[in-house]
Amino acid sequence: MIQAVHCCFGSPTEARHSLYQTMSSPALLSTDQIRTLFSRAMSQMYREEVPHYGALLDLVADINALTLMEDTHLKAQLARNDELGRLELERHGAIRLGTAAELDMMRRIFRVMGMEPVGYYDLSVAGMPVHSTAFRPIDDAALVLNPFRVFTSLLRLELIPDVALRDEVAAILSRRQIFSQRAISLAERFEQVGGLTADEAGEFVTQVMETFRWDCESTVDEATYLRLHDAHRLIADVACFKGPHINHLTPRVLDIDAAQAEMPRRGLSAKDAIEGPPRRACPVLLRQTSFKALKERVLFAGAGSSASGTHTARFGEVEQRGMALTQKGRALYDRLLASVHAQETAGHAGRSYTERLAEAFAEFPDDEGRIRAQGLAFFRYTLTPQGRSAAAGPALDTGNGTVDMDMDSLIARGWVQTQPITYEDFLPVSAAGIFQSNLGDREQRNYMPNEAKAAFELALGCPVHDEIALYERSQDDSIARVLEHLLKRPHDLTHTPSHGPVHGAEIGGRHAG
Ligand code: OOG
Ligand code: NI
Repeated sequence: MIQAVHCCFGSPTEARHSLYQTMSSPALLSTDQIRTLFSRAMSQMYREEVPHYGALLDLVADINALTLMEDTHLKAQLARNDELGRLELERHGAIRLGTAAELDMMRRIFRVMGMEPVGYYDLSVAGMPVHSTAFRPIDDAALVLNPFRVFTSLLRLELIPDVALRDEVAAILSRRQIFSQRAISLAERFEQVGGLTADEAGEFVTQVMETFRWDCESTVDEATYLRLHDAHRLIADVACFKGPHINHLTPRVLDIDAAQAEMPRRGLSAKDAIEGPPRRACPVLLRQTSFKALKERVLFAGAGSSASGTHTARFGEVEQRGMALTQKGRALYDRLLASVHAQETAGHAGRSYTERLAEAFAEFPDDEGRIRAQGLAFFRYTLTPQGRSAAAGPALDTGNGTVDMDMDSLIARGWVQTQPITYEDFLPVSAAGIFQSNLGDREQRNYMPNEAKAAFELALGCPVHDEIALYERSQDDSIARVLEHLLKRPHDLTHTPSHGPVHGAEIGGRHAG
């Protein structure tokens, strides 16, 4: 049932497994290792180029240390989820691409780093002529090592109403090559050999960094820039430069309200409200806030080439992550958030956005037991020490119903415990808010909701993973492992209906759905 979409072109040849290869050629790095080399290099580059980013990292480190000291429950939860180690590395960035060919090549580049496209985001609802996916690792083990993500948008020329301008943008974009020849050949080498050596990986990282780097030399003259900018700032940002400069790099903070309060004290002027759900005892999904980082100087092309101007390409952002919601939980979240946004247009008698948000979310249960009982979020099931001793004994006899293998019964027995699964993705409405606050409030355009997932996947060269299916798979795998230990036989839930009886034992417990 829950099968990951395996991204195109089959898996890389497993040449590394031949004995001859292992003995005669240098060892290959794992995709996880290459991802971490890259994310560290990106962070270093961004720190050098955007001074506020360094200030933000310091602030986040301080708040995380303090939060872990004060909130022992959170610390234990992160430890059980293996998330303490990854915190120091955890970042997401964002880029905006111009053409299908750029997106397709970018997918191959990210694949070298073990990152796959997850989810489809239609940002036309926010007046942005782009649609997007998030490249990230998808396996639990890879996420634990380093969940580096890049939110990747593709310009939608068909949403530019002016046909002449549309053609002009297409022509400008057709003239650029955002990847170096060496980056492309190293990606090809990865596809042929199944990995890169340390030397190749180092070179790959250096080459790919160039694609993400800000370059102040515009590829167009000032008049063209201004024309594109007038049509939409995003169009100018995508089309007037040599490549898709990374526009922010976001660390994960454990208490975003503390971060929001501390930012102005450190010279970072955060936007007014935190995007996403309100502060809760059990955080859900994603909360984010951003600040304007830099006004860049731009050198325009053209006669004399002395013209210069400014462009705001890069901003700063910080985020707090909570639990991944099921479809049911997400529907409830969307409904509550929409009700608050609907109030924006109606009068609201002096109450702040934060107050109205908290009020609306009173309807969303805020303890793990109720959230799980109502099937609103995904959980990972593991054996308690007591459960492990039971598993160390003889195989349990479930045939005559002596031990109920239902997850709820095992929890009641004290053998099984649960951990919420962390949300690893993005929120289109928040993304829209982030986009808008950085583009300036007067930039609102009203496109009709205009999903074009099939066209996006065609450009990408493969389908995107369904994020809900990925969370469900993690949950199911954890249940299968619990049962395997207790029953001492393999349970692959991906091949059994998750609600059906297995060998006389009912599995699944409160299943999200
Ligand atoms: C991407 C904005 C989306 C987020 O955190 O939701 C994003 C962009 O501005 O290109 O990064
Ligand atoms: Ni972001």
